[in-house]
Formats: sequence, structure tokens, C-alpha cells
Amino acid sequence: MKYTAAHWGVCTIDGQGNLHPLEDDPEPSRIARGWASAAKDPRSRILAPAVRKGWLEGDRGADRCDDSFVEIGWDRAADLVAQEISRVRDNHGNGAIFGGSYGWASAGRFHHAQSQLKRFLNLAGGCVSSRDTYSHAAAEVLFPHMMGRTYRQFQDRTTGIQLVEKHCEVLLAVGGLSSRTAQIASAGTSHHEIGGWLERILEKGMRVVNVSPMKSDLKGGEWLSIRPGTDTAFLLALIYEIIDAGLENRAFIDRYTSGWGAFEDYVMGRADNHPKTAEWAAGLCDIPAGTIRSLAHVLATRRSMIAMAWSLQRADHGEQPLWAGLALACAIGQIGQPGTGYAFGYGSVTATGRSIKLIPWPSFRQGSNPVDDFIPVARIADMLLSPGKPYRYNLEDRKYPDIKLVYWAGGNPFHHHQDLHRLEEAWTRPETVIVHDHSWTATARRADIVLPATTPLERNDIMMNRRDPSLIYMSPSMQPMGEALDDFEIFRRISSRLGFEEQFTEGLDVEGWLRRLWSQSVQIAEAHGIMLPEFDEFSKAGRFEIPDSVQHHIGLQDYIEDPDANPLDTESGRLVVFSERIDALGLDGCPGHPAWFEPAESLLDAQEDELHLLSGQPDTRLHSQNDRGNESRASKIRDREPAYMHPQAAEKRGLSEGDIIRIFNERGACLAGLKLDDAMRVDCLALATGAWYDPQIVEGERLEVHGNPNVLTIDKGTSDLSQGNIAHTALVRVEKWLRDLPPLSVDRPPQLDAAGSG
Ligand SMILES: Nc1nc2c(c(=O)[nH]1)N[C@H]1C(S)=C(S)[C@@H](COP(=O)(O)OP(=O)(O)OC[C@H]3O[C@@H](n4cnc5c(=O)[nH]c(N)nc54)[C@H](O)[C@@H]3O)O[C@H]1N2
Ligand SMILES: Nc1nc2c(c(=O)[nH]1)N[C@H]1C(S)=C(S)[C@@H](COP(=O)(O)OP(=O)(O)OC[C@H]3O[C@@H](n4cnc5c(=O)[nH]c(N)nc54)[C@H](O)[C@@H]3O)O[C@H]1N2
Ligand SMILES: [Mo]
Repeated sequence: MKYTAAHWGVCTIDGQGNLHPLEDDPEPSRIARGWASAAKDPRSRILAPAVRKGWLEGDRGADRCDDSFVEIGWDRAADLVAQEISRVRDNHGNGAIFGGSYGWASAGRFHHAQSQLKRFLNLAGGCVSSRDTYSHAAAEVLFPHMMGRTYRQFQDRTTGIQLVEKHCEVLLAVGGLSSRTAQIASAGTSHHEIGGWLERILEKGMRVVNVSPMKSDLKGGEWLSIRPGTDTAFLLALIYEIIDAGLENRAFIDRYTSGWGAFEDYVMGRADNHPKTAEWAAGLCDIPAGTIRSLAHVLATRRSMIAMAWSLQRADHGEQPLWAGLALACAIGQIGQPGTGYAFGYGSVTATGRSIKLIPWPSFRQGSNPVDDFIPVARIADMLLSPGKPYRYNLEDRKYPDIKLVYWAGGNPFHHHQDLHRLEEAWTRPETVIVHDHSWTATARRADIVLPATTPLERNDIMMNRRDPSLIYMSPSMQPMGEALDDFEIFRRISSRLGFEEQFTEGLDVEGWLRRLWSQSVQIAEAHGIMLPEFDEFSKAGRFEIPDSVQHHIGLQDYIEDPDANPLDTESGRLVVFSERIDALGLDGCPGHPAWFEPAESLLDAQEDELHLLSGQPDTRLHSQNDRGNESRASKIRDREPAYMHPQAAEKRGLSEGDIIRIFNERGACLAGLKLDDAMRVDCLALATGAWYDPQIVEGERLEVHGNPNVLTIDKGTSDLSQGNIAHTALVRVEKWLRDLPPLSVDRPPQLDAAGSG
């Protein structure tokens, strides 16, 4: 059998090269339905290496948006890239090359674009890198301080959803828990289980509380329609009411936490004369005080799980709801027991809370980076705009480097970054931008040298995810389009010009690397008592199921069982509710304990006609991937991304379903197609991320015509602690678009001339 795999799932490939969902996947992702059409679309695929005309003419990036390209052959393209890297290295050093290249790329173990790029740049002398992710930077920085676990360690051993099903009585899902986002697992998934699990726990009568501005963030259960950005107030009030009723678990607090006293003084208002009562929070979070109080009692007296969605911390002061959630779980005192306690990201991706034996599968070695400089991932525009400027990050004082060359493979910053007009300005600063992608993304359109990569449907690879029980041999379903090459082959050609081909390839071709990865896997599996088949047998069968792969995890269990023998790797060895280390630095936006802050923009401080923008993940695609495929396109309204509003909010503005609307604020404006949803807050507007960025000048105004919310979002760090993005914090206004509808420009390639004509 032939298979392929993506972050959204595994497919079988039939004799005609068509993709089909895995038969034993209970809930195959709809994203896969748009995959083949996106991969085969000649109008969105990059078919040949291309160079931006303005750059060839020496503009050094001034016109990096919206320019035309000259198609050149691979030889000239590889020469140019090698020359540029040498030039920048010689003139400015490797510290002037930015290779952070954030992005999800594709799921295969070998053709992972970032790993390929980093291995290549490390051999070229290194580059400035980036730390953390757009997904959960605040958690990545905060978790080690708060619980002595890296984010990854905690996620790997998050209490299993099956244990929740068995033992939990009340599931508090802050930020929802949705099978929409559970379509995805980074590095691939052979099955999708969250939808079925939700049905089962609801059927059995578990009390499930969805705390979210959108009812659809959890199918079923009770809905508490919270005002966005106010979860910390809600959580602090739950803690206040538990303490006020004398229901806090003192034994747990005394044994397992540090700094509780200072935090409790803050919550009870002993420190600032502002007790964080249910009445106090009700005014902020828009959930009735009686509801908060009775929920506090229920949580403290029943077997309860505090589950936080990732979205909460992609917001201004995003550290605070995570930390307050942990403090709440400490007050309840059920951490470390089966099915209760604290979790982060059930449903944000499908594999969080999966009961699985964790096997550390090998990956393509990146080598080490001789340059130790980095930026927090979401500070890219700040870096490009302000070289040398000081900033704070994770208890350090740092300075932005001066970048001359940007190299990106497997990510789309003109999808993922906030305030894209600001990024557009920052993007003119480097001298050279090099991008590999398979499609004419907004980032590829804003590069100087664009190299066409293959998609996973055009190559062999292996899916091995430590949180999945299936190993998949990925086979191609089609021939490479145009002149596309694998990222590996592209880097091989460039590294041969730079004199380190042998180190880059280690003398192996793709099959040689797959065989090597497999033989490493065989050894690792053996150490875990598992016998893997030979490579040829595996590649022929296409799939190997790990036997006895089920293993239940309970978050922080070892610590709770024996805190003296297994202290946490925190400043106190315990769960930190007040951090002396963080407090001592007086950081902007992150004091020593969880605390309420009003966000940079919020409905608490809004004009009557403003709405809160929710720009979460799209149902029909993975970020900007497959946006040009048929599944995503079928969801659009007159080619524009759908935006959701409450019928009352629409009526007030004279809008009806199907209208084209203009969504705007001081940072930008975009068009979208209106859809109505009476199960969302009346003061919110939901516009998913991922419509290909298409800014145009329409009657003198800069207008994004496709529906990309990142022209509206704010480019600011969560706080000086983690500097994560704050995508979920923004206000917008909406009006009906009455003028002619400008056609898209991203539905076709940029202007391309053959070499010689330009
Ligand atoms: N407003 C707002 N913005 C957000 C978010 C939000 O919630 N709201 N979420 C943020 C989050 S959590 C994330 S993770 C980011 C996601 O941001 P990204 O990860 O940058 O988004 P993708 O569209 O997945 O980009 C992956 C790119 O890799 C390319 N690619 C795929 N396979 C290959 C390959 O084999 N080789 C090469 N060279 N390229 C390949 C794809 O074509 C695509 O352009 O967005 C962030 N942005
Ligand atoms: N289909 C699909 N699934 C995906 C992805 C994709 O692109 N497509 N991307 C994957 C990636 S990279 C990531 S990081 C995860 C992200 O997973 P999440 O962060 O969990 O997903 P989001 O869609 O950003 O947000 C979930 C919900 O949070 C709610 N929300 C927003 N602001 C607030 C708030 O202030 N308070 C509360 N209580 N709720 C709020 C919104 O209603 C939103 O629907 O999704 C993954 N799953
Ligand atoms: Mo993400």
C-alpha cells in the first residue's frame, strides 16, 4: 500500500495517484481534501527559480513588495545564492544572516525544510536564529520558571484524555476545546480522536464548561461567553471565591507550592485593597458573579481539570492566564492525580493528552550553530527595523542584530506575523531575501531569490511522530511540478558551490538518508523493546503500527508522589506561584505572580462601534497552506475569507449574510465575506488566519482584499518575559463594502519574464 502524510493526517494513494483518508482514522481532517488541488495548481506553484527584477537592478530591497520576477535556470540561481552568502559573510559576518525561518513546513522527517536550512546555514558558518514559536511562546518561557518543565516535557506528559474521561467530573475548558484545531498534529497524525472523545464525555454526563467568546469552540457542554482578554480576572476570582469559602487545599499549597502567601495577599486584596471577588471579575469578564462563585465551589469540591487552550497566551500579557490557571489548580490541589489538575492544549492539536509510549525517533541532524545570537521569534519586525536596539527577554537584556540577508524555507512570515504592513516596511531593510517554497506565497512574492521546492506529494519520506503509534513510509503521488527540487537537493547544489557539499550530504542521497534514519530508528526502537522491520519491508508495506503503544501519562505525577526525591527544576524546587527571580527584575508586563492587566486593546476600553477581533486557526487549511486548494476556496464568499459576526451586530451595521465587508482599524483594512453566527459574542468578529495576503491600493487606500486578519493585529510582545505574539488582542470596526470588488491578485503568479528579456 502507498501512503503519504501531513500535519493534518495520513492518506493512502491509489493507482491513479488520488489521495484517500485512512480507513481507520475515526475523524479524518477536511484539510486533506484541499491538499491535492493546491499541490497541482499551476497558478499557485512556483515552477522555476526566479529572481526579483528590482533586486537584479540593484534596488537592495526598496521595492520588495509587489515586483516582477525573471525566471533563471537552476545553475544561475544556485550561483547567485552562493555568491550572496559569501558576500554577506565576508562583509558583515555570519551574525548578519537571519535563518530563524519559522514555520510549519511539512511533516516528513527528512524533507523538513527548517532542518535542511539550518544544517546548511550551520555549515556555512551559522546564522542568527529564533527562539520559541508563534503557537505558544509565553508557555515556552514561563513553564520552566513556573513548573520546572520545558513546554515540551510538560506537553509530552500531559494527563491523558482517557484518564480525564475516566476520572474527571468537571472539565473547565478555558479558550474552548475544539475538533477544528484538533485536526492537526505537528509531525503528522494517523488518527483524530478529540471529536469522539468529546462526544463520549458529554454523553456520560461530565460537566464540561466552555469558557470562550465562541460557543462553537466546544461542541456541547455549558458555554460561558467570556469577554476576550479577561480570562486572568475570571481565574483569579475563582481562586478568591475558593479561598473565601475556605475550600482551598491547604495541604497541597503548603507542600507543593512556593510564594503562595504573596499571591494570596494580592488575590484577597490585602496587598492592593482590591479583592479579586466574583463581583470584581464579573465587571471585567462579563460572566455573572453568581456563576463564577458557584463554579468555584464545584471545581474545589469535585474532581476537576483546568484545561487551557493555547490561544489564551497569544494575547497581551499571555503569561498571566496560564499562570493563574496553574494557581487555580494548586488551590484545588488535584494536580498529579489521574484525570484532574492542569493541562495546556487539549484540542489545540490532536495529540495533546494522547496515551502513548514516547519514543525519541531520530531526526535529520542540523549540527550546531557557530553564531549564538537569536531573537524571540515574533520580534522579527522589531529586529529588522531597529538593529542595535535593546530589549528584554526571559530575564536577559539583549540587543537586536543588524541583518543583511534573510533566508526562509518552510514558513510564511507574511502569513504568520502580526501587523503585516509594519512587517512590509521592515522587510525592505535587509539587502537580500532568499525563499524556498513550493507556492507563490506572500513571502515568496517578497523575496529576491525564489527557489521552487517540491511538496510532500512529490517525494519519499518517513512520518515518525513520538506522539503517534503509526510509522508511515511516504510515497509520491505525482511527479515534481515544473523545475521544483527537494530542499535537500537545492542545498546540495548551493553547498557544492560553497565548498561543503560532502559535509552537507555525508555522501548520501535521499534514499541513503531515509535508510540511515530508519536504521537509527531500528536501534532506538530496540532499546524500547520494539522490533521494527527492515527498511525494504517497511517501505513496501508503507505503514508500521507500534505494538503495545499505549502508555498513560499524568502531568507532574513524579513530583506529586515524592516532592523531596523529585523536586522541580524551579527556583524553589516547587510549583512557583510567586517568583522572586521574575519579581526582582521589575519586568514590564510580568510581575512575580499571576496578576490582572488590562490588554493593550480591549472591549473594556472600546468605542461603541468597535468589535474584538478573534483571528484563530482556519477550519479548512493549515495556516496559509492549501488556501488555494478547493476545500478552502469553497468556503469563501466571492473569493473572500468568511468573517463571522452575531446577527445583532450585523443588523446594527446594516449588514446581511453574504455581504462583502471592510474590516478596519488604525493599522490596516481588509475585505471579507460576512457569515452570521448567533452562538458567538455580539461584540466579537471572527476572521480565521491564512487567506493569502493580498494588499492593493484601491482608490488611494491600502486595502488587503482577500481577508487576512494580520493587517489588523498588533505587533507587540506579550511582555518583557517571553515576547510572544499577541495575535488575539485587537479591536476593529466593520462597514459594508459598497464599491466594486477588486479582483484578487494572489490567484495567479507574479509577473514572470523569461531570462534574457529582463
Ligand atoms: N492573527 C493570527 N496570526 C497567527 C496566528 C493566530 O492565531 N492569529 N497563529 C500563529 C501560529 S500559532 C502559527 S504556528 C503561525 C503559522 O505560520 P506558518 O507556519 O509560517 O504558516 P504556514 O502557512 O504553515 O507556512 C508554512 C510554509 O511552508 C511551505 N512549505 C510546506 N512544505 C514545504 C517544503 O517541503 N519546503 C519548503 N521550502 N516549503 C514548504 C508552505 O507552502 C508554507 O508557505 O501563524 C501564526 N499567526
Ligand atoms: N484546522 C486547523 N487546526 C489547527 C491549525 C490550523 O491552521 N488549522 N493550526 C495549529 C496550530 S499551529 C496551533 S498553534 C493551534 C492553535 O490552537 P488554539 O490556540 O487553541 O486555536 P485558536 O483557533 O487560535 O483559538 C481557539 C479559540 O480561542 C478563543 N479565544 C480567543 N481569544 C480568547 C480569549 O481571550 N479568551 C478565551 N477564553 N478564548 C479566546 C477563540 O474563540 C478561538 O476560537 O491550532 C492548531 N490546529
Ligand atoms: Mo501554531
